[in-house]
Order: sequence, then structure tokens, then C-alpha cells
Amino acid sequence: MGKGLTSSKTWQKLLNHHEHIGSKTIKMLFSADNERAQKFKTEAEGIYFDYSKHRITDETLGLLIELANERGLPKKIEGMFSGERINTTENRAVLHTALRAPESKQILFDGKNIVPEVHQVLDKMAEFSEKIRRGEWLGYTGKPIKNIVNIGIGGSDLGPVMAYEALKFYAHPDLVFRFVSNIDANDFSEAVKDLSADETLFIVSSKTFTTLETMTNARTARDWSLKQLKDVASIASHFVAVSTNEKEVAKFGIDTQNMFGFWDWVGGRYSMDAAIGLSTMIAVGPKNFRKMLAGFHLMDEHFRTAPLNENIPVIMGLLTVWYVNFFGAQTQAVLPYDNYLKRLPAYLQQLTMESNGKYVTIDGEKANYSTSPVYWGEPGTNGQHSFYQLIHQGTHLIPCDFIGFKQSLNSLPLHHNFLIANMIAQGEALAFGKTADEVRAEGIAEELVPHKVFEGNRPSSTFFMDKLSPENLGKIIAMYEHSVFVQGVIWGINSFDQMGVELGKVLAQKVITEIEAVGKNLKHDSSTNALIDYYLNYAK
Ligand code: G6Q
Repeated sequence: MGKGLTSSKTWQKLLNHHEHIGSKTIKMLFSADNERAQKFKTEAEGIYFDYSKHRITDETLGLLIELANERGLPKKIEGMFSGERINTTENRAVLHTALRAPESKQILFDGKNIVPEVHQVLDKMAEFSEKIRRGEWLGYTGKPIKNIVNIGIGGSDLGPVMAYEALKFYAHPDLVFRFVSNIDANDFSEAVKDLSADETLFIVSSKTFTTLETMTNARTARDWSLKQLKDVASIASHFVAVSTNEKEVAKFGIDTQNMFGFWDWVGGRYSMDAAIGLSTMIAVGPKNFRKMLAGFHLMDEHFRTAPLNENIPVIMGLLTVWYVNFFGAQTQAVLPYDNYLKRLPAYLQQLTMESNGKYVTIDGEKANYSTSPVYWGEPGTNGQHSFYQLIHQGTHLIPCDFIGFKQSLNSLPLHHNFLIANMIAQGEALAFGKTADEVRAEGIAEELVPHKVFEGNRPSSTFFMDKLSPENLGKIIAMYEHSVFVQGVIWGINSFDQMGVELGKVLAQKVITEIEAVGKNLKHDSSTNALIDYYLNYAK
């Protein structure tokens, strides 16, 4: 699958085309075409997607779409939506799109419609969430639950934290939310230090219910809770589980009545709209949660049905391939101009890099081309006062995604105008830069001119939506999920396994055993042995 990529006819055409376009700046492309802003723009599902400030022409887009067709993208999209086992290394289907399908839809997996089960879990989550939100779910001592602590890591943490932060404006005002992920004692200790166990609910979120960090934190939470409540019977009111592993949940001591399930066709990093989103639903309420799912679904339908040249995730994914493989770009910045989206870059780091950070193709061969770029970012305008320097004048080409909203959720109009003006100005400056003549015209001393010149020609996309609502958050996440899918199809990799993450789980286990055995018979390399020794000596 991967092998043929760079020798394909379209790839060769793209290489030639890149040579030709390499000498054309974004400024030149704009001067040559008055219609450019209209031409390279798609408006769909309430998203205004401007991709005119990219180093592309009609021909580029045509060739990239030809490449997508050559790689069988339309068929692959259908394969994912219809439950083919496209996660071949784990022999699993990839059906996160079923999590947001309306009840009226039918999605068959192994001959069974899975939509009713999805909605049963959503209904159970809704009933539970409402009880907590109304103060009807009582703790062991009869007090209503006020604090909700989600314990989970990776896909069982990043989605819940990101969504909680993103939708904080809609959150229940009297409930407190905390998220514990790290095995570092500092994380748990800080999260609970001002909480009282009789008002605290722990949601233990783990697909496998065997993850070291989560199970260690969950056991610590149980001890912390029992120390105050002094009765094992209290666990039933203060612990619920989100998992696919009923056996382990029961073994931990959580009543499986208080378990919210999901399925092995939902990958960890694609699970924030499954029961892993329980904390989100408690925070914003079932109605808003369902609105978020509806937003995801709208984007799913757009991805599945829109022609490739009007398809937002397809264009996004192809642009990433264009910069990674033809311009040698190694990173991609995500710059949301909304402070509520401060955890979006961290969330997207997992989604993109855990999915496509692979050098092995789906056929088990080594790819002879680059795959996922490093995704990173911070909200604007904060980033402007730090790392934007490198994006403007550094030696790396860094395509940027700007994400902004027409309305602010908190009405301080002056702030919002300033915020959005900054976002728009950054895209303009990156694309068009500032010439030496323009600098001189400002009366700058000649010796400073080179320092104040901005070459420009730095690409960016701008995504504009009306406001940060639950629906729009769903659309944004689905848009990136599908862009990742497109990239994976072009690169011929399995975007749905995570062998690197699993290696970490195994390696740590080995060293833990050795540390606990006080470092006898260490058989690592000399550096690893020395580090274990140093730690053990220090710990003594
Ligand atoms: C996600 C990854 C990984 C996973 C965590 C937690 O796609 O597989 O980030 O979510 O390792 O796993 P559990 O949910 O099983 O605890």
C-alpha cells in the first residue's frame, strides 16, 4: 500500500508541479487571481474554511484530489463508515461515527444494528447525569455529589478535559470538575486536596480497566475515600466506571450497574463521544451533549457525501500531505483564537500523532516518505507573544490552522474585536510579509532593515464559525478526525492502532518490577542500569 505511493504517476506529477510552484509566492498567486479568496474557500455545516493563503493553485488541488482517488479514498471512507475491519493489526472495525448517529439510523456491524445499543448507553448516561445535576444522586452520608473527578489517561482523559474546558461556559455552575491522569502522586493529591469524600464522585474511565496509571490512581482514590467514609459499602455511591471490561470493573469493587460501557470498535482517542464523555455530559447536561453529538454527525455526513474538492476534512488532510511530503514541513500549528479551546492542541496531538505517527505501512513495509507532522499550538493571542516569532521569521515552514468565532460567549465586544483582528492580521502577515521597501518607508534605519523584513509566503488556513457551541465543538473534532483519516489513507498506514503507546506500558512494567526488587540483576544497557541504581540509591 505504501510502497507504490512515491512511484505513482500522480506523485511524480506532484513532484514536478512542486518544482514549478516553488518559485511562486502566495503574494504572486493572489496578484494573479482576483477571485482567489472565493475560489479556495468552502462553506459547509456552518464552517467558513478559507484555504486561499496556501501555496496551491487549481492544478495543485486537482492533482491532490487525483492522488486521493488513486489511493481509493472514497472507497476507504465508505469502508470505515460501514464497519469494515480497517484496523487490521487489531482486527477491529473503526466505528466512532456510530457513536453520534441519530437513533433513526441503522449501522450494521457483524449483521447487528449497533445504533440502539449506543443510544441505550447514552440514555443511561443521561439519567445518571441528571441525577447528579439535580442533586439527587446522594453520597454515602446523604449529601448530594458536588465534585466529579475523572480518573483516566490518554484517550480516557484528553477528550474529557478538552471538552470540559471548551464547554465550560455551558457547565453546571455548582459542580466542581477535576481530571486526574498522571501516575505522579502530585496529580491526584492536588486534585483532591480541597475536596471532601462525602461529596465526591470518582469516574474511573478506562477502556481496558488495566492501565497502570488509571488503576493506581483509582486504588488511591478508593483508599482516600474509604479513609473518610470508613465503609466499603460507600463505594457504590462514590465510584462509577466507564469501560469495556465488565470483569475487571467488578473485580475492582464497582457495581456493574454503575458501569457505562462502550465497544472495542471505538478507539481510545476516538472515544470522547462514547461513555468516556460521561464527565462532559454531567458538566453540560444531556441536551448539550446530544447537541455536540449532532455536530459530530453533521461533519460525518459532510465527509461522507461532499465531493472531494468541497470536502473540508479531505482538503485539510491533502494540504497536510502537500506540505509534509513536498515541502518537507515537519510540524503543523493549531492556533485557536478562543481561550476555551486551550486544551484543543493537546487533544489534537494525541488524535493526529498517535494515529499517523508511524513509519510502517498497513502492509508491514517501511514507508519511504514522511508521515504525520508534529501538531502543536496554543491559543491566540498568547502564542503571538512567544513562539510566533519562529513562525514568522524562523527557518522552518509551519502551516498554521487559525480557528475563530464570530461571537464571543462572554460579551466584552472590544475584547472580541481585538482578538479576531489579531487572528486575521496574523494570517495576512504570514502570507504576505513585509518587504525591505515597506520597512524603509517606515523610516527604519538601513542596518535594521534586514531584521525587520518578513519574507511572508507562510501558509495558513482559517476556520470561522459563529460561536463556540457544543455543536460546533463536535464539528471541529470530527473535522480533524477525518483529516487524520485522509492522511492515513494517502500514506497507506493504519491510523487506528498504537503499538508505540503499548510498548511504553510493557517497558515500564519491567522496570517497576526491578525497582521493587531493589535493583537485583539488572539486565539493561549500562545507562539504564545506572539510572535505576541512581534512583534506588537516592530513594534509600
Ligand atoms: C488511545 C490510546 C491510549 C489509551 C490510554 C488509556 O487511542 O490507546 O491513549 O486511551 O492508554 O487506555 P485505557 O482507556 O484502556 O485505560
